[in-house]
Amino acid sequence: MQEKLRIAVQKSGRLSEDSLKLLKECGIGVPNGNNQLKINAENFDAEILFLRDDDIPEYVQDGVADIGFVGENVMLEKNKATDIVERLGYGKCRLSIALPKTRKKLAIKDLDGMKIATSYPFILNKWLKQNKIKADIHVISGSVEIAPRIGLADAICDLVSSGSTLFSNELYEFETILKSEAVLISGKKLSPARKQLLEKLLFRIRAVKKAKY
Ligand code: PRT
Ligand code: ZN
Repeated sequence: MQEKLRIAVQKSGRLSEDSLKLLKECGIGVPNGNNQLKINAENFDAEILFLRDDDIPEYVQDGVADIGFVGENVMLEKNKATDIVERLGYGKCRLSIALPKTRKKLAIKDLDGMKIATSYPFILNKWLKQNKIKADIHVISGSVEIAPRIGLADAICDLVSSGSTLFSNELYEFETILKSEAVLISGKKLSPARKQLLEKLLFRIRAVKKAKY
């Protein structure tokens, strides 16, 4: 039986539409699956797996999926054994430390001793270490932007795109610690047949990108 390339895509979220659109532009049809977890692609030996973005790096590492479309921020935070095989140019955002508007004119060193709320403890911890700052990381999974107002933290570290969420919570962007975009990640142990399918897909993705820019 012909092996299929198992492609993980975010089930429903900010990257879903653009990822499926890119596959379509590569000539790979994804039929409407009525909420199925797994579906056969059209015109390409591939299977599409619809997953939560947080699960994609681990599934790709473990070989449940061969490749996955995911935010670089998630890929780096999960720190699994996967490689970036292509940067995709959509889903752009930045991971930034933000402070209440009342605390202007601080230097990076002033973060020392602060309590910082985030859903990205791994990336933040690495950045704090690199900058020799000793701060307390408080992990929360959602609505990070309200933490300073309710007295849970002095600062936050969260994703920003337009900046309007920070603005409406009376916070300002103090320091960007990561610039992120959607990336295609691959596991390290693809069979030769699947590697060949990935090469074919990458060739098409690069052609689509070239036509756009
Ligand atoms: O359900 P699932 O777990 O799969 O999805 P999710 O809710 O965890 O993720 P989702 O769909 O919100 O985001 C998926 C990916 O999109 C992220 O991992 C990023 O790589 C990328 N992305 C791009 C963003 C944003 N822009 C973004 N603005 N992800 C989140 N945001 C949030 C941010 O957290 C903040 O709450 O939007 C708010 C800020 O937006 P602005 O425009 O007000 O600054
Ligand atoms: Zn998620």
